[in-house]
Amino acid sequence: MNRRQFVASSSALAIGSLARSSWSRDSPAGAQGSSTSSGQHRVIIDTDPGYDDALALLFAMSSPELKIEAITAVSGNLPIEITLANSLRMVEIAGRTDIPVAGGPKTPLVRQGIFAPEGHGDNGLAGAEFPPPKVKPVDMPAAELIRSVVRKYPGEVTLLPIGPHTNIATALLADPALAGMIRGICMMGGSLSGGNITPAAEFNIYVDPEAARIVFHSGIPITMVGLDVTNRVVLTEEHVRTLEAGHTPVSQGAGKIARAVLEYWRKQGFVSKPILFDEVAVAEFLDPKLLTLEDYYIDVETSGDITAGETVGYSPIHGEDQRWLNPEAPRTGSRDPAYYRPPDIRGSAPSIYRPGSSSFFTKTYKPNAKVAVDVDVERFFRLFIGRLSGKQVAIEV
Ligand SMILES: [Ca+2]
Repeated sequence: MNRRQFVASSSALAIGSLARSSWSRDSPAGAQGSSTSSGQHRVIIDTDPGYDDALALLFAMSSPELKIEAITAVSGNLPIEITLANSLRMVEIAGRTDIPVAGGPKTPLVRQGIFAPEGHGDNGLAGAEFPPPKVKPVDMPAAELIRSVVRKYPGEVTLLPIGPHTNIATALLADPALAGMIRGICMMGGSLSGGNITPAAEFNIYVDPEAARIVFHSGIPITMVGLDVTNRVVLTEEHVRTLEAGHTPVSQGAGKIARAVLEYWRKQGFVSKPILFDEVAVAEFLDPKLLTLEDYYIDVETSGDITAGETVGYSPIHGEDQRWLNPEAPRTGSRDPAYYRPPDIRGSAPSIYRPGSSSFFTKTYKPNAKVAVDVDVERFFRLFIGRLSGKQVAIEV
């Protein structure tokens, strides 16, 4: 598909999705309301392991709330051959070879692949060695597996994309009715406060901006867990020791990967300890109280040379007016800190309109995502490290 075909096909998809009315501001893609009679939530994890994907997969497979219907590998942190093999390794470590695993294409929709061995090592696991997987992927492309699972359980399946969106966009393009059958999407991806692969773009979106744009225009209820929160969730020596002290295969495997990446990032000279990106999206789906979410209209830059992959957000409550702590206070024109709240997440462009008062803004930029703007880091680690280290940790009320 070339750029022109992409524009045509994504426009058709957007028009198709307008007919749907399932999007509601009050229905985030979280795990409220189970989708199976056993109380579990049907999910598909789309992933590019990647040390953080690997730990996120082990975390998800250690979470009894999830009925993982499929794991689909995508090219991203490393080429598809490596991300697929690592996905298979994780289901073996977790003893979950019952979960079907499929691989996606070698390249994004219209661009060449971009990889991130500088953060993940050449094997995606920061050099932590595991045997070649014995279990095989299913004999169908990732996008086909996504379609077949969603069509088997219409309205029940939530997608957890923690890599680029190539597989999901491919499924939506092949089957435009699919969007109306997907319960929600809870993704790790994007940022409203600068990128990590370029100044503008977060890696997952940068790799395949055209695919991400299709996803954000799909009408599917989206929760976006981006760098705004994940950059605050970092792995420490204490976490690694707790994992290493666990006696289960998952704890030992997670400890080995965590130890390797802690050492790898130190050798790379990174100023931060390893960031846990994908784990936060999985945790958000499990624990609706973990993150603070705000409504945004999100679009993805697909044509800029230096801004490709940027997630551009418009918030109905973060307009210039809403930065004032007391909207009724007199406006002197100064930014008196007693009244003015400098946004730590970039607000929307100053406007002559009060947010919500202009039908132009409310119709043009109708929120299509709930974006994570704050995270309870300690609450996250109690769940994440607790479950990976083999403890029966319940979701805190
Ligand atoms: Ca990932």
